[in-house]
Amino acid sequence: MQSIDHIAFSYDRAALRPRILHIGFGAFARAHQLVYLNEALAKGGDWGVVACRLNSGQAELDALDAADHLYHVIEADDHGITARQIGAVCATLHPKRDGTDRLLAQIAQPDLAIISLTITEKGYTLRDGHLDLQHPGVAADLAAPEAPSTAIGVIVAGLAQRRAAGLGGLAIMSCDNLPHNGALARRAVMEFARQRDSGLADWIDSKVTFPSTMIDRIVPALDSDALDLIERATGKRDENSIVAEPFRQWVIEDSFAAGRPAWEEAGAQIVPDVGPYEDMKLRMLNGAHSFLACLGTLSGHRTIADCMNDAGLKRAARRLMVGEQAPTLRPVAGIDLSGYADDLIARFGNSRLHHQTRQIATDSSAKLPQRLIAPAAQHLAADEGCPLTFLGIAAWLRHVRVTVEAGDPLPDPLERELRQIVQDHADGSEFVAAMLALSQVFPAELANDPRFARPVAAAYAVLSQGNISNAIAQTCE
Ligand code: CS2
Repeated sequence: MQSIDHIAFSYDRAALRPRILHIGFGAFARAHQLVYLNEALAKGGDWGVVACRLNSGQAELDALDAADHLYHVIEADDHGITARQIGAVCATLHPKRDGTDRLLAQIAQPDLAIISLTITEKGYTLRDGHLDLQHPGVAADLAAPEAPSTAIGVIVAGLAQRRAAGLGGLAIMSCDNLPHNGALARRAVMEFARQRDSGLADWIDSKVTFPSTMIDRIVPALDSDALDLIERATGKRDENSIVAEPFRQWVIEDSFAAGRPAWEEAGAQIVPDVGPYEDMKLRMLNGAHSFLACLGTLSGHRTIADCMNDAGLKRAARRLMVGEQAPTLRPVAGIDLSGYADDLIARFGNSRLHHQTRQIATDSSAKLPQRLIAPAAQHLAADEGCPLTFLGIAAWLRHVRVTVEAGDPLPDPLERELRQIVQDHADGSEFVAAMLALSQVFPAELANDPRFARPVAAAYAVLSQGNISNAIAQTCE
């Protein structure tokens, strides 16, 4: 049996102060941002984290409290296993347990310097790049701004208290898989604040910074296999701990109004422009992930590692990355994209992770626009085809149809609309046309372009015949 390396945290926890509020403290934050912070703290600093969830997750935070906020990140692949103990969380907060007032007061604490976010794509409550005023949560928060429930409403209400207390600004750091995530976070916050009070909006504009980041580490949701490994590594079946791949990357724009931890001490890259890194990772890694998730579920593959054992799908994923995604990217200093693709294929093949295709297919309507649809638009603008990208998009449409018809759950911000489309439209070209008319997902110009609509409908027709390997092989010919 493989030996396991143990690394305990090595700093004085009593010296930590609550200086970072992390909203959306789930598996990814535990295994990514907290690992960087843990290592940076070993070199000094007082940056403690208040771990916050807004909706679900109260029981998880209670469990973390009961463990004195200590947990492990088990980094595992076919070469080795390392168990890292994390000590940087100093408190937890859930508005349903502790009251929204405490959360807002936390934002108005003089010590607080950073609000970091892993709230997923839909958490920004944007539509077409602007705050979605029709979103029920946004509308409710604008009607009662002192009792907000959305992340953006909470941030603005907290900043209003900060301003009223005569305090300085801070940084709001998005760690979600969105292009220009800092600019999008800023847009959502500013547009919300402007609706409330233009003086507050001006204050935020001059005092608060919104650094963009590129974050990367594959962290599947906890399952019983992961718990087995955690038990082997720590002696406890500890649901506070998490299993992740050994690889991690964090590229950060250095724009922090009230200072930041020395994350570079832990290997983070601090750069003036994160854009090229974000696009590369979002399209090559996340684009390939969504492609594999949709084609994988249709093929009956449970995990991404299973997809990598399917030679046709593996070849198609690499071809998508190198042949269709890489040509849409700006160069990134020091990175050879074909080597990057090879590394991704190796990471996807990690048999210690059971990263479920269904988990990645979650929220696809909010993921595909930046992962597959924007690259398709870029190819068409250059008058080029992109058959695998079209196939990936068609696979999502098929995944929706098959999932709804089977009566299975379809976790997605557009779930209601998607179910309605399946119900109202006969399978085939009528269904495809109705899906492409979803303006939240497909820009009208693209949906109406026969160079897009036709190949997507054709790929859908081939996938509907049920032989997914054939459809993939035909596209790769
Ligand atoms: C995945 C990401 O679930 C998904 O949508 O594509 O969580 C992916 O694993 C991470 O972005 C990797 O950094």
